[in-house]
Amino acid sequence: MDTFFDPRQTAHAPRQELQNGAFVPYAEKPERLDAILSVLPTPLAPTDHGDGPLRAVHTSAYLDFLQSISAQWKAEGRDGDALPYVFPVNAPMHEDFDRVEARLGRFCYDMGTPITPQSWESAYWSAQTALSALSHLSRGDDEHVFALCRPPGHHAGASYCGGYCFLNNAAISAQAALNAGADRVAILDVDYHHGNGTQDIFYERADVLVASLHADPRTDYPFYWGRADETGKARGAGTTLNLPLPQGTRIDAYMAALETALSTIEAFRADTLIVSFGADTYENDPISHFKFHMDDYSRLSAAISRLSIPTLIVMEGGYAVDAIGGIVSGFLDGFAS
Ligand code: OKP
Ligand code: ZN
Repeated sequence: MDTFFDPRQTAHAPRQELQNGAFVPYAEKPERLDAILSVLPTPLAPTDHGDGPLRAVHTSAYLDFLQSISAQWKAEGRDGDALPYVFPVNAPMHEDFDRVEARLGRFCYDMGTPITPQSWESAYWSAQTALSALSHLSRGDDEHVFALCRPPGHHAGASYCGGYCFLNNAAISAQAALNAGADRVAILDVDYHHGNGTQDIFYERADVLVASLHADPRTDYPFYWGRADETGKARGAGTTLNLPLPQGTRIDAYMAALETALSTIEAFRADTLIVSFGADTYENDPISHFKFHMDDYSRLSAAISRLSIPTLIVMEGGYAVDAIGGIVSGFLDGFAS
């Protein structure tokens, strides 16, 4: 399977993140990419699809924010990476704020996603990596392609960043596939965390099915999204499927839930499948609590591959740097079998 990747994706490297009132080292570090690249054949370079596909998903005020906030932070004399501290909970929802604090609180939903001078460039090329992999898929040579995205995307909404995510690579690709002529796209999210941004972007849409297996938000980040009773709204009623699972979940219970997601995707008759793949279901992931073993990942992908839908695999999370290479290559190998 071909992999797409651009070295500019490594430039974004926040020093630390705020968690439970203390700064800790940033888990979503560039070394994740080095570890994955070291086990894969040389990747293909993305081509620049421009900002049109980004604008089809994200608001212009938010894209302007991502491109300018780090310089504004510096211009106002702040040190280190840009981080919000006040949030507009239950406040009127405007996008036209000028103050650096107001912009950060409006467009970030957590304090765990610092913005550096390089964040925009890395997020931009992460999205271009996904778009280029999608173009490769639509040329029809292969039924599967891997976009080695970083930063990840599934927590980013139309106008917010959070959970290490800035641009929603899976959502941008899904919208691009529709714009290129697909009638229906399914997104299957198998990261440990619920992909709240992806769900939010397509919540009222009938042409995109979002199916997600994740740790129960009653115990895990992102806490406010991902319960089973969130099933979509308006024309999108019934096109969101959440399968929350308890901490400690192992592959057998996971595969049972996966069958539910796969039959829902099959019934939806998607033209294209986008898999948001997180390696953070692994037993030794430093921030997660499922119990997957290294050789479980090819089982997972073999089951997904039985759908026989052209599939774009988009990298999301996974923080056990010493294991992530084996996890990703195991997952990709299962598609071939
Ligand atoms: C992103 B993805 C860890 C605190 C948790 C948020 C987790 C975001 C996960 N220091 N911070 O879905 O893997
Ligand atoms: Zn995750």
